[in-house]
Amino acid sequence: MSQCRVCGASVTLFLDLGNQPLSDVFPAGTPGSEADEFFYRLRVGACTGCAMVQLLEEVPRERMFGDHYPYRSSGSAVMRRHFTALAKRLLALELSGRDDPFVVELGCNDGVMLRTLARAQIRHLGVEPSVRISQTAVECGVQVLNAYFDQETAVRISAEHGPADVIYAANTLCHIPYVTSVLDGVAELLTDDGVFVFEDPYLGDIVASTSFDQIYDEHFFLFSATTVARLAERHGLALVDVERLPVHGGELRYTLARAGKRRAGGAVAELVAEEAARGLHTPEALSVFATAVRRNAHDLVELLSRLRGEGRTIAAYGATAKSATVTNYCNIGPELVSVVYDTTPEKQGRVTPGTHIPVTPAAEFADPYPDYAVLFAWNHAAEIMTKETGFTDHGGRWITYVPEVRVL
Ligand code: DWN
Ligand code: SAH
Ligand code: ZN
Repeated sequence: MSQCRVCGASVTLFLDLGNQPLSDVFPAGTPGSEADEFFYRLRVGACTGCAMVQLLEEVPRERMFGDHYPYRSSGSAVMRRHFTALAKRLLALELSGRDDPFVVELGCNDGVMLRTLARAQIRHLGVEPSVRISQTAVECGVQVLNAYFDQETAVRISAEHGPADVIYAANTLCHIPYVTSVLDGVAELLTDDGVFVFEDPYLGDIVASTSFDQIYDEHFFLFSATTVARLAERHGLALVDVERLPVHGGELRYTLARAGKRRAGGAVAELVAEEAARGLHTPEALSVFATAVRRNAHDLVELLSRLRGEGRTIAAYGATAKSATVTNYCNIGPELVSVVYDTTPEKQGRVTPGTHIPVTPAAEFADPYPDYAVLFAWNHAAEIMTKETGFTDHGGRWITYVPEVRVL
C-alpha cells in the first residue's frame, strides 16, 4: 500500500497504466541504444485522507530532469504569449508599488516567463535543475540557479537574496513528489505579504475530457482546488484565488498567501463547492474516469488498425511527453504510426520512448503528407492546425483522442 506524499494516509489505486518508460528520454534509435531504457509502473490513486490524486511510484528526479531534458517551453507561440501576459500581470498587480521586489520562479526552463521581468529590470531568480535548457534563459538575461527547489534551496536563496515577494511555478509543482519540502521552502522564503502563484493541469479538466495522457512520470500530482487548499493549510498558507486557464488542455492557476494575510476571493469557495457537487474525488467518479480511459485507448487502437488495414498512411504531430503514456499503454509503434513530426531539435533523429517511433523535423511534414496525422500535441491543436493548413488542403485528416477518439 502506498502512502500519501502530503498527509501520509493510504492511497487507493484507481487506474493502472502499466509499465512505462521515462516520457522525456528519447533513445538514439541506433541498435542497442534502446536496451538501456528505464521503465516504471504508472499507477494513479487518490488519498483516503486528503483526497490528493498522485502516482503510487516515484521516479528518481535525476532520471527525469537534467542535461538530457529536451522540453523547451518557448516552442509554442501560444505559450510564449501566455507567459508574457502572466509576467505583465505580475508587474502590474503584485510588483508595482513594492520597493525593489524579488521574484523566484521554480522550473524556469528556457526563461519563457522570466525574460519579461528581466527586461523590466525586476530582481529575480529562476531555479532550474536542467542546466542545458536553462542556458537559453541565461542568454535572454535571466538569472538562474541550477538546483532543485526544496526547503534547503529556499534557505540558501533567502540567505543570499532576502525574501521573495512572488514565488511562481508553471507546470513544475505537480512534478515534485517532495511537495511538502517545497511548501516548507515557500513558507520560509516568502515575504509576509507575498504570494505563491502556480499553475498545473487541473484534475477537473482531466476527468471531464478523459485526457489520461496528462498522467506520466513527471506529473506526480493531479491537483484540484480542494486538495491544494488542504495542502496549503498544512504549511500555514491559504488558497486565496483560483483561475481556470485554457492552456495545456485545461489548467488551474492557484494563488497562496500566508494564512490570514489576504482574504480569499469567491472563486475558491465556488470551485471547491463545484468539485464537491460533481463528486470529483469520489471513488465512483474516479472509476468512471478509468473506464472512459480504457474505452478511449481501445477506440484509438481500433481506428488506427482499421486505417492501416485499408492501406492508409498515418503519422503523428508533436513528440509530447504525454504521448508516451498513450503509445505505451496502447502499444502503438511504427507499424501503426510511422513517424512523429516535431520542432524540437533535441528530439529529432531519435525515437519515441518505449515504442520507438522515429521523430522527424516538423518542416518535413509535407514531403509527402500522410493520409492521417494523430495530434499527440492536441493541447496545441489550434496553433498547429492553423500553421499546417496545407495538410488538410491536401486532403489530410487530423485524428484526436481528447475528449474522445475522432477524425476531425
Ligand atoms: O508539464 C510539462 C509540459 C509543460 O511540457 C512537462 N512535464 C513536459 C512537457 O510536456 P509535453 O511534452 O506533453 O508538452 P507539449 O507542450 O504538449 O509538447 C509539445 C510538443 O510538440 C513539443 O515537443 C514541441 C512540439 N510542437 C511542434 O512540433 N510544433 C509544438 C508546437 C506548438 C508546434 O507547433
Ligand atoms: N515552467 C515551464 C517548464 C515546465 S517543465 C513551463 O511551464 O513550460 C518542468 C520544469 O521543472 C523542467 O524544466 C524541470 O527541469 C523543472 N524542475 C523539476 N524539478 C524541479 C525542482 N525541484 N525545482 C525547480 N525546477 C524543477
Ligand atoms: Zn493525503
